[in-house]
Amino acid sequence: VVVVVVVVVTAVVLSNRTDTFKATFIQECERRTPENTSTDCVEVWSAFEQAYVGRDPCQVPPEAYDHLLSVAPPQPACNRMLFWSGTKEVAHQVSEGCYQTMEDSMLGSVLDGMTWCGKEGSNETFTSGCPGWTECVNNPVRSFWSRASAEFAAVACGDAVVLLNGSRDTPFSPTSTFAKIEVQKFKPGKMKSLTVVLVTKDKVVANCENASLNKLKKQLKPGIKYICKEVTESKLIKCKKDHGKSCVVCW
Ligand code: AVW
Repeated sequence: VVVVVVVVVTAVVLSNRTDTFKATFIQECERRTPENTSTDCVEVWSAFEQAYVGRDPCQVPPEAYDHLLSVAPPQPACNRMLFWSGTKEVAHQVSEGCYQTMEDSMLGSVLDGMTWCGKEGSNETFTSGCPGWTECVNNPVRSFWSRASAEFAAVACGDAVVLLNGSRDTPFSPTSTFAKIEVQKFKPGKMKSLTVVLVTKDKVVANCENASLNKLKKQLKPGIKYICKEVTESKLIKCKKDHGKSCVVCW
């Protein structure tokens, strides 16, 4: 009897976990999708799940999410695209109500902060016991952000902005998603310019003359103008506070 109870309870807890994640995903998707669009959130969930369910969680490449991104592509907001690297918190404080970050896209907002993976021989979604970011490269979470970031960068249009960390030696880090994926995907003809906003906390370590920023400038395809501005984090936050959700430029 005890064994049966343990088995049943475990099964219920496990399936609840999948159900909770699925329910949250669909609920958030619906909340974020305007009613007049053709997006079917149950279909989006299937496309999402199909990327990793039943697979070894270290063998999910970014391409596994190709179908998901075609079902739910990020909607660009020209002249309002905001990229970030090493500045996640301040980037989202500043973007609120105006700029579009990856995490403001439907998929980005649904999956930000989440962990998920599948298992070989199972049709479940697990939300714990999944490989960490660096445990293996092709894990479901990391591959999703790689694939989604590539798409987000590819649709960027007009004048775009990236917030980089001026309190670091190398604000444009060659191992970051921004450097490895997004910069490579920017399209001249779509994107007119990239403004680097170098945000410094208490310590100013790098300025616009930084060697890594020179590399960034060189990596931009011809036709995309490069601009760099230096600003302190406190000034940025104060400016944002003073102007609320309006789209005033604080750099
Ligand atoms: P980031 P990115 N372990 O600030 O340019 C766990 O360097 O890469 O910015 N989590 C990690 C690790 C790690 N070793 N490395 C990165 N992360 C996660 C999408 C972690 O959640 C947007 F559009 C960290 O906060 C931006 O323009 C996040 O990845 C661009 O890509 C970002 O690391 C930001 O990626």
